[in-house]
Amino acid sequence: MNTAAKLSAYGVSLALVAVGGWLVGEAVGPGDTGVRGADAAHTGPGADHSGEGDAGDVHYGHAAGEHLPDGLASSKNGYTFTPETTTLEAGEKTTLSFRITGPQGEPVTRFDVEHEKRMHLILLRRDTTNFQHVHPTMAADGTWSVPITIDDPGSYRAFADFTPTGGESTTLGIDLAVPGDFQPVHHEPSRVAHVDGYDVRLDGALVPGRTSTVTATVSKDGRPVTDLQPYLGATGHLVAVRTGDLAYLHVHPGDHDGNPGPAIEFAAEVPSEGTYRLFLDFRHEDTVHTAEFTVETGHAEHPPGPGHGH
Ligand SMILES: [Cu+2]
Repeated sequence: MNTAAKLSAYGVSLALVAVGGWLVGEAVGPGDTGVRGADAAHTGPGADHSGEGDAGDVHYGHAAGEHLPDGLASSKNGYTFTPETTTLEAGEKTTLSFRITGPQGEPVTRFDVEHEKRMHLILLRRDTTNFQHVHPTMAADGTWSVPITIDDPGSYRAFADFTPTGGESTTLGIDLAVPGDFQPVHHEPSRVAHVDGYDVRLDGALVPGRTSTVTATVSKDGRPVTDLQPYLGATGHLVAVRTGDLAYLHVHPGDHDGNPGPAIEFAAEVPSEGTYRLFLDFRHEDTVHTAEFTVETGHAEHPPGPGHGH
C-alpha cells in the first residue's frame, strides 16, 4: 500500500478513470476474441488464461498492470516521479529538479541508457502545445535537474521516460502549473507540418491494438532532404500522446542512425481509437527541429463492441 499512498489524488483519479474505461469496453463486447488477440500481442505467455472464462478477474489484473498506457500515473511499478516544485513562473528560466524514488521511497540512482540518455523529460501543455524534450543531468544523490523556460501560462504535463537498471522502461507523468491566463489551442487533424522552413509529411495509419508503421518524410524548398543527421541514436525521435488524457506512447524508430532521409520510419502502437498528437524531433545541419502532427486513428481490427465508436 506504500505505493498507493504515494500517488497524488490526481494520479489516482486518472488511473481509475482509465481502468474504468477499459472495463466498460470489456463489458459491452460481443465476445472476447478480439480482446484476447490484443492480450496475446501484449503479454505473450501471460495470455494463456484465455480459455478459463473468468474474464473479469483476469482482465482487471491486466488492466491495472499492463494495459494502462504510460504517462497517466505519477507512480507505477514501484517507481514514483517526485518533483521538488510543481509551480513555475511563465517566461522565467528555472531549474526543474526531481527524483525518481523506488518502492521504499529511496531515490533511484541507476538508470540504463536509452536513446543515448538515461533520462528523457518531455514537457507539454495539456492542450498539447509547447512541446519540449530535454535531458536532465543527475547528481550523485539521484536528484535530476534541467534548466527550462516555459513561456506560456497553463497546465503542463511533465513526462519522465527512463529505464531503471534491472527494471522495465517506464514513463511517469506529473502536472506542472504555470500561473496566468491562457487560451487553449484546438488542433485539427493534420499530417503535414511546416517548421523552420521544412515541410514534413506523415504517412501510415495508426491502428488501435496493433503495431503499424508510420513514415515521416522531410523536405525543404520542395526538395527531399537527404542528409538528415542522427539524433539520439536514430534518424528521428517520435513522441505521441493521446488527446484528452495525454497517455504517452513509446514510438520506436524503425531504422537506426545512418539513414540520411528523406523518409524516417517508426513502429507505433496506439492503445485505443482517438486523436493523437505526434512530435517528431529530427536533426539537420546541426539543429534539432520538431514537427507536429494531429492524427485520428483508424478503427480497431477487432472492435470491442457497440458504444465504443466515434
Ligand atoms: Cu530524449
